[in-house]
Amino acid sequence: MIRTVSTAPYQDQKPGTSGLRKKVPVFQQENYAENFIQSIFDSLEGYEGKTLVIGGDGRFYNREVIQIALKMAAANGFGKVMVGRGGILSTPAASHIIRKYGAFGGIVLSASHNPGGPTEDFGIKYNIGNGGPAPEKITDAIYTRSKIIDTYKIVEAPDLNLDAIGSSRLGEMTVEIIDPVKDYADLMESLFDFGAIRALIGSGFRVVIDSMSAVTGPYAVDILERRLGAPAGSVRNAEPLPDFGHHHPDPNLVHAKALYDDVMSPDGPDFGAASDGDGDRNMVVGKGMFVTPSDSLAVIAANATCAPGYSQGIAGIARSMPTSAAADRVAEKLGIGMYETPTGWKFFGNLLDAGKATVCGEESFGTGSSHVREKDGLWAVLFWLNIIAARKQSVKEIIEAHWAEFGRNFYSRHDYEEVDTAAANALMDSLRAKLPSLPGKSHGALTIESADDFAYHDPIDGSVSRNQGIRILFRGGSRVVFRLSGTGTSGATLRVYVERYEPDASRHGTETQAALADLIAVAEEIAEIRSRTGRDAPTVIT
Ligand code: VG1
Ligand code: CO
Repeated sequence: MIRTVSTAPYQDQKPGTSGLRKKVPVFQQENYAENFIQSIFDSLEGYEGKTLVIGGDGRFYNREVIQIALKMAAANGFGKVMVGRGGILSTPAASHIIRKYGAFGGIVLSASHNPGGPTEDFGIKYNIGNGGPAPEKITDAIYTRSKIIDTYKIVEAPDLNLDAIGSSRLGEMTVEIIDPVKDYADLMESLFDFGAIRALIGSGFRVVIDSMSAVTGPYAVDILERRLGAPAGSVRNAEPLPDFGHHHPDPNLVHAKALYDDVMSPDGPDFGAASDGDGDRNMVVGKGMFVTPSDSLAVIAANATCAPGYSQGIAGIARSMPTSAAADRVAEKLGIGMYETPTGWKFFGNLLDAGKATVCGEESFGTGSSHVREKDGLWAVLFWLNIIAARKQSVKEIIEAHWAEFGRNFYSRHDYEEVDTAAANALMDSLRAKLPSLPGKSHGALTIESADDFAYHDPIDGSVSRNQGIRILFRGGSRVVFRLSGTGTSGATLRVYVERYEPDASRHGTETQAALADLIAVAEEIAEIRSRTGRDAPTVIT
């Protein structure tokens, strides 16, 4: 029986960089999740009788919201919902399922790298029929709707068993519980040379993956241990847990430090990788060499033809604005298109759909390609293993050869987390006000060439996205970028991105923070970070 329930709107359901993210107790308020899900459906047209994909990263509250979403999808007229067993679907796997089965769209329940648990974070995002995150036009419509919504529709029925594969009915709708791993693993096997990677691992090359008790565990076990023959236990923290075992599933040098230290130890593995909560991001570490995500994108693009799925070459590269220009040099050499977009994967969708870009990346440990419409952590890890197998070189050798050929883009991001929101906004406003006066100014040997607030003009649909980050560009290609995070749930997070291009190979061995020290000092001077935020140092440096 379909019930129409009266509800009162909330005013804070504005999707950020990647969906709506709030603390679990916020989501547990009366009708909070229901309102947002109904606002999604109310912002879509023509889904009657069509298929919706639902899954999440397994965090606390995942199962409860899946039950709600299923009953609401049935009440709103979807014909079928495909759900990952146990409510599990990594973000890239959800994207693939939407595409493979021609679904109308999907709901992914995740707050990605944000911690999980009863007092931690939860999130809901909507993906469209191409498998990618909803573009701003739709997220804006959802937000607008959420502010005035007064009813939602739900079917009255007992909870469904999410743990048994198979079909059942919910009102007029079919619910199909699917294996969350198989389709995705098959896709990976179709893109990469599993034979060569299996041989590499068989020859004694030791690979470990830290799934950080988040969603990639089942995927990594199936692919690495079962299909590629790595010894049992090569995937660490492989079981998705509602609180991620208190891990902070953000794959970087701070939160995946144990893995990093292990790979760097003399007896440790040759290659290590970690993923985030929902499996769309990755960190790659080789013995003696941490790979920055910006370099990872550049190396994957430069070596793409090593992988069977990309043997024909790539059409173009896209990167988010704060991501280093390392990939630009590859695009230039290959004579292919290079696109610079705002932060967030939703901006790559049009370029991928139009065939303008084949590989995309963000400095925040996200890399992906046209195989899905999300960033894809395990895809990047497998691409690296494929390149290592094909080139018969270590990660360190591959990176050093890349720098020697293209030059090195020293790169670091400094995050100031949970700073006072008003102070963070004031800092950005003050920077914005200074922009016209900056060009021509010198700080030591650095001269500012230009400064702006990045605006993106989508070349496919003509949409314009403004205020996407303040850029200060110096002569010679160095730059500092400032923006506020759109994924946090308490206070504001200021991100400062620092980059220097160094063509001279004799200087490629410099420690990163030392190589960027003068730029970091200029960032402080211009933005007055210390006095405005009260912070002496960043919370996280990656
Ligand atoms: C961060 C990253 C951005 C990424 C986004 C979602 O956004 O900087 O590159 O696309 O997270 O990734 P922000 O607005 O906090 O800087 V995920 O893995 O959380 O879906
Ligand atoms: Co993520």
